[in-house]
Amino acid sequence: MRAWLRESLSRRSLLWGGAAAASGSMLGSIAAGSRTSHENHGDHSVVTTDATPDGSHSAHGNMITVGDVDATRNGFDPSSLLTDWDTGIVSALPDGRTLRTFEIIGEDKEIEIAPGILFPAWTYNGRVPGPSLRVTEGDRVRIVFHNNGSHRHSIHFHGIHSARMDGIPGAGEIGPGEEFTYEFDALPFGCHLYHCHSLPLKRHIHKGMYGAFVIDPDPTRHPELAEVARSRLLGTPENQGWQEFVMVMNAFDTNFDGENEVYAVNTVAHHYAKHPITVVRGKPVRIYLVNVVEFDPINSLHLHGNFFDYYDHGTTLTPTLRTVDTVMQCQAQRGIVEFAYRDHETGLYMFHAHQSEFTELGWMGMFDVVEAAA
Ligand SMILES: [Cu+2]
Repeated sequence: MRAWLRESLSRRSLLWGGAAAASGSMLGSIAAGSRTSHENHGDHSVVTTDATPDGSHSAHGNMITVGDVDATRNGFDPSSLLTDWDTGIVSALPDGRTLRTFEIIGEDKEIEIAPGILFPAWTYNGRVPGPSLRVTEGDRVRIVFHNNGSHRHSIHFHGIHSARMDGIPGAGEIGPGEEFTYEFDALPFGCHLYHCHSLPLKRHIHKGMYGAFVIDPDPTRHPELAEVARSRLLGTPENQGWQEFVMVMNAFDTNFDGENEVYAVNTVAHHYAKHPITVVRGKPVRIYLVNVVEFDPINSLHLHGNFFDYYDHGTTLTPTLRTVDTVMQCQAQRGIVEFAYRDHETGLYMFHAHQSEFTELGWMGMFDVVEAAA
């Protein structure tokens, strides 16, 4: 982009310019009920908007995208991504331990990240973020990785494993058409992640090759806090008393200038603002929060009308921060957020990055707090 133009445009404008370039067509409007003007700067199209509230999804902030992405074409819906854990194919090892086997396919795929904005992603299993892998502390984990993409890729897990299983060039990085099997014991328990570690790293990460990797604590290994551990162990009665969601904070550089134009949780800008996450009043909420945003050093989560406890990296059974309403994460940092709407009125409660620019460019959502069904 020409320097004079770049200086004259905010990143918001770049978003819509990038959208036009990516989709090959001008966006008709940004906000319902808004006045939209189109300007042409040489070969770059810019859309500006004087937004007005439309009274529906915009009651808490009208500066959001309008319309919806095509979840069917994408092959994934952020509302489903919140809870669609992949626990693998379970079998028993000769020593009686649990073996969980996962199959992950790397592939190129164009995905829609905001209405009308297509992004040429590199994916695990055709989705961004990749599958949310969930295992139990001490399990043997086996991941069979097929690279059907157009570039070399790997899967680098944050966890404890041997150098051979590290998923870096020379140790589990494979070319197109190749296959590699990663294997290790699931340690330590916590809220982790995995991502491609091919070079250039920032390109491979920001193209979409990442996902959550949660290791539930084994209650028998933590007798002093067994009840807390059981509440984290997927499928236990204690765990079913919680509302758990996985949120991967990500962003997209749609014009490949080394800066992001779209921010989100679970890929689609403003998805949870348009499709609020239902939360039952009084039932505790646990969020597995992972930050994979490239190019911007710090991201954050801020919760409205409430405070939460936080477990940095999820590797402890007692909170590392108590009674906070904002937490920041650098890239690859993650943690567990726990709270409840106990004495609150029902209604829509916002959550968002407290980097206001990120919020306006997609990283904002709503919890819809409802009464439990009678
Ligand atoms: Cu890669």
